[in-house]
Amino acid sequence: DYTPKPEHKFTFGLWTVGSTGRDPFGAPTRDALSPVELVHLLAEVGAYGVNFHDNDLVPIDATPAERDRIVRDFKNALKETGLVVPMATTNLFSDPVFKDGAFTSNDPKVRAYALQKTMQAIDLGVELGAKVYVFWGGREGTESDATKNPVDAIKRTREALNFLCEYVLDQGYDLKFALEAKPNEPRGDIYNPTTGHMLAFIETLDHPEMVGVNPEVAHEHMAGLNFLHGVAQAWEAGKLFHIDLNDQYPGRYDQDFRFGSRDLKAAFFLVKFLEDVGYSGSRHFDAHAYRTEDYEGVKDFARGCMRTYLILKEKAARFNADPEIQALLAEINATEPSLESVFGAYSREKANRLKGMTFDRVSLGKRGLKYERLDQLTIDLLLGVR
Ligand code: GLT
Ligand code: MN
Ligand code: MN
Ligand code: MN
Repeated sequence: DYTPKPEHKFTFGLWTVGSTGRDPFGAPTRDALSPVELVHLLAEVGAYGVNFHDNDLVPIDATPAERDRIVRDFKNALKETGLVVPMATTNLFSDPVFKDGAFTSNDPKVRAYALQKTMQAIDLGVELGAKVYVFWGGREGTESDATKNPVDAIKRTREALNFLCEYVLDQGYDLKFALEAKPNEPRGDIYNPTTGHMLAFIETLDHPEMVGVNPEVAHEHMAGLNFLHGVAQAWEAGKLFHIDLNDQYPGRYDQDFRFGSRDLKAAFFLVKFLEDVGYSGSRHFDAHAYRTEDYEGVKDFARGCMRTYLILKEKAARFNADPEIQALLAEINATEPSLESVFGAYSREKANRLKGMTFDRVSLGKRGLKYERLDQLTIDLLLGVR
């Protein structure tokens, strides 16, 4: 039974199920739903939580009275449905003021406004219960490097994040930041384009312990990278604070397809990884329904994301319990007791011993590793004949 439950921590953004199907070439194909209606839609399909950008909830030009009414209605919808808000973020990309970036804009007035807007959005997110705050710098980039100094851009980003970390500490908020990379779109090139860049950048901040990453399947696939490897590196560094699940063909526009709808094998190894290591954060679907759909199709889309995750989770358990697969894995990872003493920390004695050893390079190079069999067993399992 693949019914989503709260313990699965499936979340969606208001902007995901709320997408109206607009694209750069075409008008919306669905009427917009209100945040309250979207919360009810998510509750109907069985989601655990809902995330939002400040302006998904409160329009950028709302009066304080309108803001209070909207937040009150939204809180009531959360209470009625039991949905929670694990994550929030700032829209620093839609309004024309951010056409040349927010934290990296060349204009100090825009940079100051971006800080102000983010502090207010953090206040809103915390008020609604968010524990993770995402930064996706969609406009932080260039079309031409004539226009912006890339070193200044990095320094400005660092200064902004340091400032905002201090703001969170000063307010006493229980909130962590998660930085989301994307190589391009909407800008020609975006700074810190991959999760790996973000991980390196985080270590240069004043409070690296408060800051992790929010890797997105589609964004790493756009860059032609292996998503799982980026996620694993983030996890191993203690930096996997959040994750954006969706799917994407490499070399295309930002597709944000239903999770698992394109590269099932990659999705399988990702789910297997998250479940095996015990990742305890949200499984957030940052994806949207095809433009061809009405809201029944949007529900099909949302249910599909969660269903595929749960099917793959079950497949991962079968992989872990499959005697033939496990026997092959044991063989592949067999240890060599006679060599154990040369590994680990360096010593001069070990180095000398290693230098004196002989290895049968030719026969080692000839050995078949049975990876074809192992991979086909995986494929059989995924295709349901195993
Ligand atoms: C936007 C973007 C996503 C980000 C969202 C958070 S907004 O939809 O394409 O990848 O995660 O800002
Ligand atoms: Mn995307
Ligand atoms: Mn997106
Ligand atoms: Mn995303």
